[in-house]
Amino acid sequence: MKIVKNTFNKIKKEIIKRIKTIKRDHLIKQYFKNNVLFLSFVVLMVINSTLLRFLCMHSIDNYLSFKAILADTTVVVFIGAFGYLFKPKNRFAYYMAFSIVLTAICMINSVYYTFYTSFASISMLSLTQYIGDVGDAVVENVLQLKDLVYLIAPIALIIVHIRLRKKNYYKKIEIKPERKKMTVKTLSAAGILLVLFLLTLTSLDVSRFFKQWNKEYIVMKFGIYIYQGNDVITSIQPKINSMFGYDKAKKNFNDYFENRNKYDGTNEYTNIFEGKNVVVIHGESMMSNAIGLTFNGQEVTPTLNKLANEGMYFSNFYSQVSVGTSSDSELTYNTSLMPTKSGTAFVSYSDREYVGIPDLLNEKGYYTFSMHANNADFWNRRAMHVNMGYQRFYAKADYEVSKENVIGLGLNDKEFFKQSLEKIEKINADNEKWYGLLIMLTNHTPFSEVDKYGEFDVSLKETKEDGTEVVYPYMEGTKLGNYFKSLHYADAALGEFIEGLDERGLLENTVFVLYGDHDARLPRKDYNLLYNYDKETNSVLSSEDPNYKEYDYYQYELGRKVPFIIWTKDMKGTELNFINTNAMGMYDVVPTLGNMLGFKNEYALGHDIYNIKENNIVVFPNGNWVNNKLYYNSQKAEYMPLVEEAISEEEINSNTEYTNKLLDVSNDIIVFNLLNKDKNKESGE
Ligand code: GP9
Ligand code: MN
Repeated sequence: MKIVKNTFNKIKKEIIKRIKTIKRDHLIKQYFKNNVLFLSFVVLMVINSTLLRFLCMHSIDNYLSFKAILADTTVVVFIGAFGYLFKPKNRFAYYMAFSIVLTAICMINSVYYTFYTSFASISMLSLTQYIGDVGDAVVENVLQLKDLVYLIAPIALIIVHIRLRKKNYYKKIEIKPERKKMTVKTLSAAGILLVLFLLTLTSLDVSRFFKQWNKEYIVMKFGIYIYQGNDVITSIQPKINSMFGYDKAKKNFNDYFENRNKYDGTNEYTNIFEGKNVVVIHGESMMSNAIGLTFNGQEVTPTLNKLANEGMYFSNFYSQVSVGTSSDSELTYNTSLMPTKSGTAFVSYSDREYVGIPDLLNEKGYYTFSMHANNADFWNRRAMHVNMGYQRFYAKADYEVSKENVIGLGLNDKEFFKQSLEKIEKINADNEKWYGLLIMLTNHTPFSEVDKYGEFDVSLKETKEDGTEVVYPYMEGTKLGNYFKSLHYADAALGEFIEGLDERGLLENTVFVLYGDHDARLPRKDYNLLYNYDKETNSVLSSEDPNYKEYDYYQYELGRKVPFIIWTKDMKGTELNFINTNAMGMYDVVPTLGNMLGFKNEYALGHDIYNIKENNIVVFPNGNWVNNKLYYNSQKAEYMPLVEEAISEEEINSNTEYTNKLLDVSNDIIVFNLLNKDKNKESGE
């Protein structure tokens, strides 16, 4: 009896299960049947965006990026949800309108990518004055088949619509007017997709999304639709920021430049390099603490050491970057302005007027150019370099880049310099005097491609009395250790470049300038190990040890110094060959170098170090400042003295006030476009 009962129960369960599945299958079928138009819209638009990644970025993980597909689907489902608010017969118009917009996004980006290996930005619309050939480029390219393929999606949608209409489909589904309910349900589905998408994101994804300049990366992780939406918002934000407060900003600006102590005037270095050619090296992540450093008798940076020993070396020099890192240092180096308080000047404010070193040298008859073998749109350099006055920006497309000669972000420095030399030789032949900025790339975080940097030991080797060698790991395997290996490579590349210039006779009439763009953002604990190594335990000395010197917050901040060197071939042993130890910031380069080369930027925020000397203050974007006497931490309102003498509170307060004012004026100059001559004319000045 029991057996019969059990069997009966089993059969009953099975039947219920089957009915449920049939019902579910039926429901799914029903759903598909009733929502053909919405589903077609979603599928077609996701195919389009996937196609864009495929045709642009080519690699499998790019176009089949799970994150991007999920992101695109979320956006399209979200847009599609509102289609349900319309009566079925009107829905097609809604989906068609959006499919045209989304298809246009794909097409425009497809055309743009062909030319610039990057994705389009609406902020570029206001930049057409700088990139005159965009228009021609688009016209010439418009008929490429791959740019038209996206049109298949809206055409397919039209076909779907015609077929549905023939089948009287819209009338059939009209019977169930549950429009609001469907909208809410579909929006909820979009919400679930969004949560799933957000869960897949890493902190790197999020930070890159907000910085917005690494466009390929954002499209790869967030899809083209979110990229474009974010682009619209970040492009509009600066406009909103500048809508209110112009008059106040202009008044503060006038007061500032009228009342400040300019430390103007000539000095013994005025015009010493007038008319000479200039090569400027932007040394990626080059830091001063490596200068003179050796491991087992081997110099980490023999080339930098040579330049520092033979030229004018500013050993107390700071970069003043904010989130715009490389681009911020290029901004401050070229214009003597500070990075903006929000966004980055290069990306968010590229349509403002800037007075760059090349602008001023162009007026003096120089041919000016910049070179960087990375994608021209990185940090929006394509627009900003032209804006700052560079007559030609040589970027990735001007270099031969192959798999073999890439390290890290792109073309390795040795190859970059080699190929640049050929270009400079030609420039030199064609121009009476020239000025060129070369931006290095290989020595870039995370310094992990150690096998490509060549041999450089960062261990500690000791020879014992019996002649045997003991090797202690020391910095091997640490990030700082890998940084030294990478820097050693970059330094060697620089050495080859200088040799190459010399061989071509290009050093005879040339001033060689080098700045480190910012510190390498290395862990404090690695410095603690570098300066407190205990070989017995292969770790940091105990803090009780009399030789232990903790590398604290202030040591770390002071250790972020970068080299600034002015060198010529014949400087060694002359009165120009010395070390200047006054605190100096990137914003002091324009006035200092300008005095030597014979140009002047009236709105430079820094000073000629040979006029301001020991009175100089270096301000940082976070409100910290440093001078010869102390390092001030604005977050904690405390400081670390650098000299024995007593420092009055009054002096500290006045320097802090100076810092805040300078940061405000700098930000206003950029946000309110205060250097724009046309705007000033309009307001009657
Ligand atoms: C990008 C390179 C590095 O082209 O200059 O930029 P960073 O990450 O240092 O700002
Ligand atoms: Mn950099």
